[in-house]
Amino acid sequence: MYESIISSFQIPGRLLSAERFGAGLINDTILCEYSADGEVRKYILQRINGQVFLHPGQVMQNVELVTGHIQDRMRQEGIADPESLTPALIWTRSGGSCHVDQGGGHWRMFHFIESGEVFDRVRDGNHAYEVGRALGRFQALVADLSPEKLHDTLPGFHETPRYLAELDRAVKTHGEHASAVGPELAFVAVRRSLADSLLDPLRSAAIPLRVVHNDPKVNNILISKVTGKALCMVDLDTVKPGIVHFDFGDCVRSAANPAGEDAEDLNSVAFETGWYEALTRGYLEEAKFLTTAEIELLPLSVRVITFELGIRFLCDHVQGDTYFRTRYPGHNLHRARVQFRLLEKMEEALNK
Ligand code: GN1
Ligand code: MG
Repeated sequence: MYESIISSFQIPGRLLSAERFGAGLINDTILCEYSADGEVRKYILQRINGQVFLHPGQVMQNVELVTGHIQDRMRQEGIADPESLTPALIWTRSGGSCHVDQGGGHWRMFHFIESGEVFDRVRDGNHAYEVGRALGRFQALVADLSPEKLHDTLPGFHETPRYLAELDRAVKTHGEHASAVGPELAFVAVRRSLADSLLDPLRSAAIPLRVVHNDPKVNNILISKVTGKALCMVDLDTVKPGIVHFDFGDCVRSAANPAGEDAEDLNSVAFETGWYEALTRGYLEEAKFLTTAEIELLPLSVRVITFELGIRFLCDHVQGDTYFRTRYPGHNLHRARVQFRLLEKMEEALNK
């Protein structure tokens, strides 16, 4: 069913297969296998979720800029084939970075990074350290890219107070779902002040706006199958101007909970301080550009993003599951409970 879309990209050889791939909650991802010169080559085809990203063309301009910039930086470092180590686009036959189908869907194709693998959960302290390094290296590679060059493709994406306001509205308009989530709403109510705690320093210019990833959870980080070391960050649609804190916090939130985002048993949710420390060490080794003010706010970011994502899942549940892909009714509520339990564990561990 994807043949006509796939054929609009400049790929040598014959298409062997096209199958759904990965665990992303937003875009559709398809792994394509080609046979060329007696070899099987893989590519990643993705349809940008047009309900989340209202201007997919701008998303692609950002992706072009960032992937091109990172590849240039890697070539300057002496790496001859950056496309085997970092996301690199395949151009369409008309020379563009995406194909627009008859329904207006935007599709793009990437080289598949054969030597890398992704994990939904961190395995050990060393993996956590490498996850931190991947994020620090990514941010360092784009640190010389001016944020004004990128479109704000998701306005307000990490404005935590906006999600609080959305939840308040959802509770009013969807009373039928809201009545069943009293304990979760009470949990949120006593933590509302967290929502502005990272935006205030940005507003007062105590911390700078930079080019950041915005969605660096564990399964958006490739680890080398050969060395076990960090390879790169993938899923670059959310890359846009922002602060480093939501990146760092999101990375820790997803990495330092061994039970994962979908933990079946809430009692298995934990905050592994050893993994948090290892991740922080790896991150700081690579993110040499950070100011002292930025470094001081890193521990706070861990709680803020966990709070934010919990609110987003809860709000989606109350609204009837319109945003995140779900597998069963109540999935988003369960996800929110996992994040809130994790936040409690963080509060205990960080004495907050
Ligand atoms: C979504 O697309 P994916 O699955 O990498 C979401 C993130 C959430 C994450 C939670 C654009 O990321 O913000 O943290 O799910 N991305 C978007 O798993 O909303
Ligand atoms: Mg992803």
